Amino acid sequence: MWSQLLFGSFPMIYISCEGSTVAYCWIRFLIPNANSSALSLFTESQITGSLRGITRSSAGSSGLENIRITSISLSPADPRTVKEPTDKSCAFSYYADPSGKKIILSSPGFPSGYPTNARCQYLLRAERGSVISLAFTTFNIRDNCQDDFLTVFNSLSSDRGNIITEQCGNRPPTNPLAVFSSGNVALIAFITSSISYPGFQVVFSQVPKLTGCDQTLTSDLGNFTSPYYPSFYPPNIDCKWTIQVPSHLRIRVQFYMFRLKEPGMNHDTCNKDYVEIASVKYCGERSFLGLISSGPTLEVKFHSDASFTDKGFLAEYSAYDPQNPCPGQFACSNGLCISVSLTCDGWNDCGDLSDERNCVCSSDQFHCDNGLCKPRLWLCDHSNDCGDNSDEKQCGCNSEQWKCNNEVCIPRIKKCDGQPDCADFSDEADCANVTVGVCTDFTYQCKNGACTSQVNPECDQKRDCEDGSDEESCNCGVRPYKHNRIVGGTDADVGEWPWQVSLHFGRQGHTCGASIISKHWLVSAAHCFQRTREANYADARNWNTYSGLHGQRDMQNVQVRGVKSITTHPLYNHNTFDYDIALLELKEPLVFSNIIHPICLPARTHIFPSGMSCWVTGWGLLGENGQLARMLQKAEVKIINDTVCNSVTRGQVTPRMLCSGYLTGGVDACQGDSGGPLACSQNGGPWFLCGIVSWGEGCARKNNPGIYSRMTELREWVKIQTGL
Ligand code: 4AZ
Repeated sequence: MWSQLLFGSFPMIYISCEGSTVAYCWIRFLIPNANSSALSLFTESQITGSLRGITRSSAGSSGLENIRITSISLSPADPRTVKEPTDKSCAFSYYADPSGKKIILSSPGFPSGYPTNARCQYLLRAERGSVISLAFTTFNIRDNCQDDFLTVFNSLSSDRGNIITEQCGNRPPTNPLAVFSSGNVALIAFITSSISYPGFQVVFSQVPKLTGCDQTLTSDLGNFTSPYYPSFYPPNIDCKWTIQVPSHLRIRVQFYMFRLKEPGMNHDTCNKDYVEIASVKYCGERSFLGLISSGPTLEVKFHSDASFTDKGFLAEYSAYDPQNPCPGQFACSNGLCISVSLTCDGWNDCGDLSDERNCVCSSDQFHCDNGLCKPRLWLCDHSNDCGDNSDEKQCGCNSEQWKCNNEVCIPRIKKCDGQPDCADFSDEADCANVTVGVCTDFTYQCKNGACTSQVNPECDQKRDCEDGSDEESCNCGVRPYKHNRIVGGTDADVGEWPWQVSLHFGRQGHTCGASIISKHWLVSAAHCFQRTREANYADARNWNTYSGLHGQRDMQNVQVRGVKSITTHPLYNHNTFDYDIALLELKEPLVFSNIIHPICLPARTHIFPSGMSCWVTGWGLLGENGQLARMLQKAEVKIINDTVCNSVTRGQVTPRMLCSGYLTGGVDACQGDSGGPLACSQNGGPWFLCGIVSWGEGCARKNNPGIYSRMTELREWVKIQTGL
């Protein structure tokens, strides 16, 4: 119903309301001769003030006779999510089944594809005393939240102050979206642009409103979570957990999942949703959060405000004896217990650096200005290991000089002067003025032959070559599925590494890894395909490739392809593992999917700086004497500086190899991971194949990092063989 009201002395306004305790009103302002002086009156206080006046004075003539208005609030809305009540296109309204039965809703045209440029609304209502549960079974909309998105509101109006969540993209079944309202109404707004995707399907039901979430926990060990975890917690809720243990004990709390994120918010000050422990508020996303109590009781509070909710948290607590907090282990200040051998080794194993404080540096360690000890090998490796950069100062160049990435000093004024002075061109890298045209061994060459000094210009969504060739062939290195970062753990998520392939040899099963670089081609390691006395690994007919695989025994959506040909590098040396690369041509092409997608090949000149974090994946041995993994494993490893790499391998590393891992050991690839990818992504850009798992002295041993084939050096050969 639209009512016509007079607003102040000038514009006409039309008002349409619905709802019982809370009325949601749409107000349309009709300003005959809009001019800036009239528009300046449209402030929140002006409008609320005028509305109060109107509803009081014109109630008799406007149909609002029986309405008593106690408070009015206004909030801005994204115009795309606003729909006039008279607009019935793509507008739906549903009541939840009072018995709690589930109703399945879906986007128009699901799953064949939703309409383009649509503005859909689903008004959802439930009985008073209930809340609305929305569990998305499919969520596959275009991954561009600017133009294609779905918003769930904790209200029947689409005002930004009541957003529960706003999402886009394609979510894997392992990361479903499930949200709850805090009252008995909700609204889904679904906005699309010019490209159609399958859309969404959601189970809509009502559940009784939580009457309270406070809990007293008295056992010595237990878990607690945000309400409805792992679904999103509801808006407008406060919970308190009181943990009580015997008076001689203390409490240790560890959060294994912690996501209280709000788009566009600075999470330094937690003034929206937060967890509060001992008067300290925590919010945002944390990879590790551990705390200890000062007494036998600990209160953990949780608060969510009216807008934007998230997955929340999963916490475990345990009682411990403060006299002996970590029997046989080192007690970190945050309550973690770690092996004593991990203290004072240069690595932040506790997460709060407490295992690296008060150390006496050993002779093979360097003393940082901030008191930390770091391995001497890390000095001058371009990575700020100390945290205060003291390990990268005084690295041979004086203050008037600049140090090239290859350790040579050049006069500082020569940095970014448009002329390469360092042999590795590093002085002309990362400069504001990109030089176009000069070709050297270190510049990226465009298809038309011109060169750009821009570092890593491929697929960075910026046109660096005049002919745009740096942005061609960029349907690679992205994950079609949207993933939440999974804290801890080493099992990969489904579709997290969609270029990873498992190579099965005969009846032996998984033998090596590989990476998808196109529908027809995989790249792997030459040493996987050497004929031995027992078996002919060189014969393509003995191999099968499994793409889209997660668990070795789960063949759902997996594409199995035979191998047409295996090409190992002609210079592969089985004594030194030099040129350890092979190309596999598939008998039938792959069909790319949410879980099968190629990785980008880096240009010959692509720079993967030392210290960079990359990921190695595979089903290899879970330890030197362990078993093959069933689930695809992932490990974060760091690129190690070549000088350090050569020194720890006593010169066994050729220009076709690179080191990655940790000199302290503990994380590494192992047998069975060979041929698999070392994948790196910078600043959220696409993933590039930096290396191929090749060899190493054992697995995860101290001072024995993993050795990988260096893709940049082998790039030309791949191009010659495959045309890619
Ligand atoms: C192997 O035997 C192997 N620690 C692969 C990688 C590493 C060691 C051995 C790296 O295939």
